[in-house]
Amino acid sequence: GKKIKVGLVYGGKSGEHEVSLQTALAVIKAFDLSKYEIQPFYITKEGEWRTGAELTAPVENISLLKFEANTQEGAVLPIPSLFGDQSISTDSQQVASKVDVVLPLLHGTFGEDGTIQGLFEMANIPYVGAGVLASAVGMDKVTMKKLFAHEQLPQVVYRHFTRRQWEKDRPFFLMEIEVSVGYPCFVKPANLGSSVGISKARNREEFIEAVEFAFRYDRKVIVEENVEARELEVSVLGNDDPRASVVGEIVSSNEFYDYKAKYIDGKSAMVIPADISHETAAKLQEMALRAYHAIDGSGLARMDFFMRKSDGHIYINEVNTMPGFTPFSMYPLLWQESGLSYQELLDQLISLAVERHAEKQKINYTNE
Ligand code: G1L
Repeated sequence: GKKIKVGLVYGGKSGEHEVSLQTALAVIKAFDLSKYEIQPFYITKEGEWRTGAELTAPVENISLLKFEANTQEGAVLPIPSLFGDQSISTDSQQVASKVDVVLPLLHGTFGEDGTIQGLFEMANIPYVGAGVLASAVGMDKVTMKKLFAHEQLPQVVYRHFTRRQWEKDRPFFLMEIEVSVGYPCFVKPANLGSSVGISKARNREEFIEAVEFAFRYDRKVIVEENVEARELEVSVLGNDDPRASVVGEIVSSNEFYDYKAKYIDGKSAMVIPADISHETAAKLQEMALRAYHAIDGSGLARMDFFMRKSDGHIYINEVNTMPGFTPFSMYPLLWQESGLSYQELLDQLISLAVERHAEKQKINYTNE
């Protein structure tokens, strides 16, 4: 039959530019090229969109995915006045409209916060992963926590404030934090574009410094209680009837010698499946699906939990709608252990994108 044409969008203006390229390489290698055609879209660090020739074979290295401007391989896509400077242009829309589905591999303020998803919505192209709302919620820790709370999902104690509120009433927030959260605590920008801007504060002096630091990355700051806990994660896959994977655990380097860790990634190791009771695993899976529902997830998300060491109490930490996605990342490894290969995972994600788009076409937006 006819091949499915996948537009692969990668690179981008964020600090994860190289991670995105590495992921694109792995994805290209895994796609069954007898079923799919891949049209690459490279976004430079400056935010310029460049496309190259369709990929008919896996590429050797990432430099081949970084097209030079204005060569035959690196046609620069012009920018339409309607969309502004991050977008697919009128001309490229002709390129893009030839793709059946888009797979965005982007992180940060332009890519996983719902902006690029909005662009695909407007262009009416099916895309892999979370929609506009879930992507945006996944980037904003404060909004995420409010939605989790609405589902009665247990969370660590936290407080949040804007730069304006902090400047206006610093003594109030200091008191509030010291009474409700206590030290040590974690201070983070609410916007989870990357892991920058996060610090641990052990006293008032460190706390003030941590707040100023976090405000360099966002106008909203969140302060979280420190809990001595194990870190457990669950992969979720699906649209209206999502499934939860087996549970995995992240173990830091100073602890992993007493684990039979199969997967080691830099300074941490992954234990899959996690060494927890059947009851705990079932509870985490149920909570993962409830959290997915809470954020209106679709496609995929990785759900991160804490399990308090003192008594086994479980808290939800956060949802990640664009988790690490090489074959050695937690999200795909959890599915691997649940019986779904990396290649099958890609197949399912593509189908889910197409299904969701078809479902949306049934909705009458015009009110006529
Ligand atoms: F498209 C998917 F499948 F939804 C998807 C997209 C992006 C899954 C995972 C990711 N992850 C990334 O793009 C990244 C973590 C490598 C950031 Cl660059």
